[in-house]
Amino acid sequence: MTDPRTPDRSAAALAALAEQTIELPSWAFGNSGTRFKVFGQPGVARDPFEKIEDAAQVHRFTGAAPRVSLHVPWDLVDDFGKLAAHAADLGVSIGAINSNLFQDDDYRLGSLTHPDEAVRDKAVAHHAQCVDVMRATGSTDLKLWLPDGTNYAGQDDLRARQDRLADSLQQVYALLDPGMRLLLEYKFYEPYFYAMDIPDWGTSLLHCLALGEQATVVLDTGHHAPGTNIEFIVMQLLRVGRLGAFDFNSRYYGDDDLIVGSADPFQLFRIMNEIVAADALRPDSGVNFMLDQCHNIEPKIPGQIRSVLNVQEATAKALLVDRQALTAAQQSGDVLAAHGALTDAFSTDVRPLLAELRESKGLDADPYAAYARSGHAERTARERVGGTQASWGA
Ligand code: LRH
Ligand code: MN
Repeated sequence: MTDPRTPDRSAAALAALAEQTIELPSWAFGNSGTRFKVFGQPGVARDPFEKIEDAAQVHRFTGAAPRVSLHVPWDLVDDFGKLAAHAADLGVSIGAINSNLFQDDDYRLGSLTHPDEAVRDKAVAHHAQCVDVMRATGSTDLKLWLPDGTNYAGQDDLRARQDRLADSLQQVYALLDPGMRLLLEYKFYEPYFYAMDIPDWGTSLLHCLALGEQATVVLDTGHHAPGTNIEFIVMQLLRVGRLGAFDFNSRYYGDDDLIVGSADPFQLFRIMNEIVAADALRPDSGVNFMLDQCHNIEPKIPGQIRSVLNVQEATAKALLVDRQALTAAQQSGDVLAAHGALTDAFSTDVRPLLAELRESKGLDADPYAAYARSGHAERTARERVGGTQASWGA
């Protein structure tokens, strides 16, 4: 039941959507919250094995979430080979390995930027541990969000911190095996409030260019100043071949880590429009589409399913843009026709197309409702008693 008005675009969209994959964050299946409260929920995963079981539920119903990214040390286990085998048994694989430089007392004044070489060495050594986990799980992406920063002007020498950072990153980069990538994530504020040492895409890119081809930028959609034109950054990073990954989520004010597309679906569409325009949706484009979210008050598996559906919907709309009409209008300076080419696609109800995609994969047309009917939530709430629910452990 492809759209009779755009038979070719619908067919091409279906083909592209069939290959789209979204990587899920293990920490979305543990408890999370704000500095005020971390809420528990019945049946929440208690260890990395259960987190992967929950992530596999999202893939089972959406058919588009075959990888789970892990966070070290939150997901430390005795045998990562066993964890990877467990994932494979459930039809998923281990994705990016995230380092953690934001929960250690030694890193109060910095980690890879710290004035004390011993502290920097410790932070570099943590990445050697992460690379060992990558070797044990078959992961190829080392994801490094640098939480370092300062709170007061003059607290430290901004340039000296950059020089120390460059040296530390070189040491981390040298740990990578061929075929591995370093994904360098920026954030404009929090946990520090005067200056973050990698506050923006430009700073991350500068360090990546200095490191080498295996270093790329992570764009977390919650890590920009309000009003930032994020799709412009997407376009520019694609243009120089250094967009390694997204951390998708939504926000109203800060790094809210809400369900992607829930706050501003048109922004998510504009981002995916730049991806499609640059033909970067292909599995071999080198862009890892990941979620980075926390379901503080809502059920976690349905929250992740809703998130995958939101990315698929934004992608489907971007794939339905009449690019011939768009280019013609842009070339002829027809401002409203050009804008209209995007808003027409954005206003298209793509749910029938996505239902067709899922049925073509033998999946239920409505993954959200299908999961609710599965009884999995009730079963885990019944069975997962005792033990300690997983969380950020801050
Ligand atoms: C930092 C961040 C980073 C993860 C963390 C869970 O705000 O976006 O990507 O390590 O969230
Ligand atoms: Mn992130």
